[in-house]
Amino acid sequence: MTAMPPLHRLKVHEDARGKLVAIEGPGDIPFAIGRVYYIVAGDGSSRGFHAHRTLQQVMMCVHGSCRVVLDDGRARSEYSLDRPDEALAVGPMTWREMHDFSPGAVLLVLASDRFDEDDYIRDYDVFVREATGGAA
Ligand code: T46
Repeated sequence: MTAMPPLHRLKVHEDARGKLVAIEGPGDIPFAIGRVYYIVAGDGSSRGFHAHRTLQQVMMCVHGSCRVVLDDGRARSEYSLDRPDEALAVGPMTWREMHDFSPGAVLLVLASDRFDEDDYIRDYDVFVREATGGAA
């Protein structure tokens, strides 16, 4: 993924009618958008617990809030997504966990590619080995 702060603000077009946020890729995000999906919070469970080998993503909580943990195999960072104009970029080989969804929260995700289960690493030990070249 090209250089971009993991958490960045999107431009908001606001007037008396409300707010409109547009995202164009590549440009506003560092890849051409290959897929869009969204998660609607259910019973308060955590989600994620995997990494992608090649997929790039940008995610934003367009309604409500959640907490996202990102882990590169050596260090963890936490982000609170609680604004519809705040986007979190998640590059390849990054373990992600989503926790503490507020009731009915909607997490919108823009992805660089179509769904491919083979791109997932769902075992944390395998992820750390691959991410650190066996050094961790
Ligand atoms: C990610 C986080 C933020 C599909 O069939 N197509 C899709 O595009 C996606 C994303 C999922 N699925 C199927 C695969 C599973 O049978 O939907 C089911 C639930 O997926 P998963 O358990 O991977 O959902 P999360 O919320 O744990 O993770 C998802 C994305 O999979 C992942 O890429 O980064 O959201």
